[in-house]
Amino acid sequence: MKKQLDLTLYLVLDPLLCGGISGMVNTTKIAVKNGVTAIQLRSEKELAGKDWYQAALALKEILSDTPVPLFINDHVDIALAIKADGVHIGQSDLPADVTRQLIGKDKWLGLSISNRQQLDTTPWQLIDYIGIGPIFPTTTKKDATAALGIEQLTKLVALKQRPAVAIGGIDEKNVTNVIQTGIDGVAIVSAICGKKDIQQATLSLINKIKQVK
Ligand code: TZP
Ligand code: MG
Repeated sequence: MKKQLDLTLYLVLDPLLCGGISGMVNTTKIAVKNGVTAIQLRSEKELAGKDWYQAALALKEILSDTPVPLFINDHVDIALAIKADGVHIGQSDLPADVTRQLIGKDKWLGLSISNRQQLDTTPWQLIDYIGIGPIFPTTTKKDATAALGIEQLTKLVALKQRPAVAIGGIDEKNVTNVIQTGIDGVAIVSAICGKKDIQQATLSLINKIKQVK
């Protein structure tokens, strides 16, 4: 059955920051218990093909009896192999129409947007949500473009035709400002992954989000 799409607190797992596959599994267990609503597996260069597969399989297993969907970044083959709930693509990945053709209509499809021009050319009918960012400077994504800031985010949120999640440099100090733009949720890497106390980090973010939403 297709899982719900709740973007409120979307955790993007980074194998380097989380401490490998076992770290990502452990982080996911705690984060999901404490309010994370979606999970994405993402890696820059750290995961080889078979490790992507093993990590995705382990995460799928943990999430199987929860309402929380698992998204795979870029790798349609791995998403199909493990029957993930969705795929997230960027502007330089497979085009949205090709991705949609491969994954079918029953999986969620997310697309990253970094500026107004990309938003204006978004194939809204093919996708289920967008990720907008980076909002603030971040060291997590090595090729991140310039930070948009809250003002630009507010403009993009007003123009979107699908639910959206903001990403990039979001933490417990600025999450309130981000949610106040009217966006559906936030995607977080380093403000949860690699934190000493994953439970406290997750609770602190979700509590701040719920005060606004
Ligand atoms: N896309 C835009 S910024 C970013 C991605 C994947 C990284 C976000 O990481 P962090 O640690 O939450 O700033
Ligand atoms: Mg990508």
